[in-house]
Amino acid sequence: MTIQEQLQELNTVAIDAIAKSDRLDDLEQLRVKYLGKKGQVSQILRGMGKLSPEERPVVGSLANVVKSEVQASLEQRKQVLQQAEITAQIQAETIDVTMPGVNRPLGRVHPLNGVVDRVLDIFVGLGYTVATGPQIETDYYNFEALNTPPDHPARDMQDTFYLPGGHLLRTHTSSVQIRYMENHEPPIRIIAPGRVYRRDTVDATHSAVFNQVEILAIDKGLKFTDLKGTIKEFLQRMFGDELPVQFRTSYFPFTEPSAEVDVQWQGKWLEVMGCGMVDPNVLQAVGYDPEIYTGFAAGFGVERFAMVLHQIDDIRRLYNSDLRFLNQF
Ligand code: 2U9
Repeated sequence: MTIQEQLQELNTVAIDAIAKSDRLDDLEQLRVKYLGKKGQVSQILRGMGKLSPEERPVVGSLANVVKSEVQASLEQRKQVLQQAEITAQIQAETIDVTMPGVNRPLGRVHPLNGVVDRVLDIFVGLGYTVATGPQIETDYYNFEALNTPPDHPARDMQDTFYLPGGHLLRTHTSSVQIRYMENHEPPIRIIAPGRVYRRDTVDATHSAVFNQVEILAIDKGLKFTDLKGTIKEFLQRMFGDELPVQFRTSYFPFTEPSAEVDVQWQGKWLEVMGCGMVDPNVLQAVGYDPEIYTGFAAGFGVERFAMVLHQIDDIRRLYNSDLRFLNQF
């Protein structure tokens, strides 16, 4: 084959290969193969030495034509492949706005926490501070400081879970209030929400673990009417403005006098909380002078409140995490 024939054949083969290549990488390899320094065009042109002086310019110009045709065909193919790449990328990144979204259901507040939140809001609005403390307590903070010595009959009222080493699971959050009073001078107004434990047999209205909220106010000159006014205001904010409220005399070791509070709700009188004036012995135990300071306190079970408010028939529904129940709130 003459050099001219070789160049013409190369031209045909190269242009055909370029047209068939469908990747930019392959295209670059073809450029190196045909037009590179050690490429096929250069190799063919090495044979020019054997040509006559007349033939050389003819072959030279043919070589230039082949080079520029191959080069042009490379450029053209490159543009086609680049455009295809961009089109493919745009298609891959397209968001189909008509596709249905991923459903992420919103969580919601558990009815027990909902009641606690509302109660805290009301008392914080009345100037009370939230106080918390340990669930594992000593006999002193749970009983002794609350005017409930070891032989006191009130200890039977709320059977206690005793732990090794003289500890116990608190039976009420009053222990939190004792700890707070030890560290703060009066006047104080605090609200203590938290989990408490009693050795009760579990049934529709009892649980061995439940949640309580207790309030405590200590100041100069606080009287039973202050207690009544506070409780009434609180209950009406929880249940509604016209709510009938009644106080019945009762007994707690840590308050004197003591009362239970009933509300008329959906045609029935229901007991919802206990309260009283803080017993002077309790004030004395934390170093407050009962001749100068008086106080009132109240407590209630959050579960009972939630059950009355939402007409829940069984306390255990509040612990089962059954979504058919929880989704109603
Ligand atoms: C201090 C002094 C006195 C808190 C009080 C009650 C009355 C009461 C019960 C209601 C239902 C507990 O959840 S329940 O079983 N509580 O009736 N609690 S007075 O008295 C205090 C608290 C702290 C220092």
